[in-house]
Amino acid sequence: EDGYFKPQMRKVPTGELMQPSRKTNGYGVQAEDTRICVVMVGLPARGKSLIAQKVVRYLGWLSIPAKTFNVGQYRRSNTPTPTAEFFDTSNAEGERLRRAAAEAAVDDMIRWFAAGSGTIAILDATNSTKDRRRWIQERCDAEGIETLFVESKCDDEDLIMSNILEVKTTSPDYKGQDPEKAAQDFRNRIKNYEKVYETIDEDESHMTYVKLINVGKQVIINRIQDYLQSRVVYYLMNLHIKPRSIWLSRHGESNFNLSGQIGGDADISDRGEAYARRLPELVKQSAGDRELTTARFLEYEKLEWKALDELDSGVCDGLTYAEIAEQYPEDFKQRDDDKYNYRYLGGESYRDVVIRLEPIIMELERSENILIVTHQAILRCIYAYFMNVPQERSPWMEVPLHTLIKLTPKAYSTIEERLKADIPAVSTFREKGSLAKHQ
Ligand code: ADP
Ligand code: FDP
Ligand code: F6P
Repeated sequence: EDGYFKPQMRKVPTGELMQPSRKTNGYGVQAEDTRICVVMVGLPARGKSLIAQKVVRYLGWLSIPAKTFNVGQYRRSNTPTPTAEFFDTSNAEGERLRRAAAEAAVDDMIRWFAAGSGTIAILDATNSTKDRRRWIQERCDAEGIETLFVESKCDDEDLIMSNILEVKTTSPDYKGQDPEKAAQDFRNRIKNYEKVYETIDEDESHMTYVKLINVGKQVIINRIQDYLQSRVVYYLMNLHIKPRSIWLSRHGESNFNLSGQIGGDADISDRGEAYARRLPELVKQSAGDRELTTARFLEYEKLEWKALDELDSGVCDGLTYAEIAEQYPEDFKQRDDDKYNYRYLGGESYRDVVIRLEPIIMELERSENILIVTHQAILRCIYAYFMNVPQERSPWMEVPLHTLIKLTPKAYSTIEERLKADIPAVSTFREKGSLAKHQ
């Protein structure tokens, strides 16, 4: 009622289905009726859309309903392929159409909040003048929506140019146009924005904002008001754009895998041992020249993270799926009906695992090249974060043994490659409704 987060008081009996409610967010704390509009600020090609998209994916992974409202998309419905002159503020018609696009986006955002399911909206536009920001602030205030302004400032000309070439020349704004001409026009567009751009300064010290300067080299934070805002800011502080890959692998086949038992802390089989020996070679094979050159002098540092322990299967630890179906038929069915939310008696659900993995995700955002060797359910959750896999599907994904997965984040997508070691292993995959007799 007072807008602060409270510990979740509802007790969830172990083994019972935990129904996801609108107010239950991924941290196990209540968001009450918090509604936040994250207002992006900055000249074009400063990574605003990329940041918006990542925040939405991160929050979605944590079950916090979030959505981006991109003013550029609204503008495209009245002006699909503008030239740089459209963005000159002395162009009255351009000004009118841009204002209309911004209003349509804010109206939709307010409707989305009013429909009741939204917690965080991201208003993705340049929002480059104080006047525009004041207007957004007023509209949000009138609706009881908090505002968090996120400004991305960057004066590295080479980076801006490579951003333009990476994402802007292929924008629908330049459909069918020569990329070089498109890049030139986009630079002129930026020049028009520069004429009127006002950075967030002391005039706006009453506002809640974060300024990310030169991709997080410096971060200025002002008047952060609550827990959820601080989580978003902390996430933003951990982002970097250096090229890198994340390699994922399950441990080598274990004796429990062979006998079809779940959980446990079994030794690896002879074939699992062979995979462990093979893994460095596989990583090398899948690494590009640049990664190999960069890594050639490194002694790889190895870290053990408790948070990467397998999903705790509680009273079912050490049983086969067939034994679970026999001894706990109700539970077995409940898990099939809602695998993401089902919590083992005395153990965990996938939802629980995601919460304990959050610090790992933060660490992965900060890190450069990294290989993670862990268990099936944990890899599904990490993979789901990077590949934006919905909760209904993520617990059912196939993540086979003796297979190396390489994920390479790009501007708006993540490239996936899989490399199979030539060492046989059982399948531990169980389809919905089956008893999974492992071959
Ligand atoms: P905008 O929405 O600001 O026009 P985009 O998100 O479309 O820009 O630009 C994406 C590009 O910006 C990517 O190439 C990405 O590597 C780069 N980028 C991401 N974050 C930042 C940042 N904080 N500063 C500058 N460039 C960034
Ligand atoms: P985007 O790159 O996201 O497409 O290029 C700037 C731009 O965004 C235009 O497409 C869009 O019309 C405009 O920003 C929206 O922001 P403003 O209303 O703040 O100009
Ligand atoms: O069988 C291997 C294993 O890692 C078990 O330890 C674990 O309980 C299981 O996979 C997780 O997969 P699922 O959620 O599909 O049962």
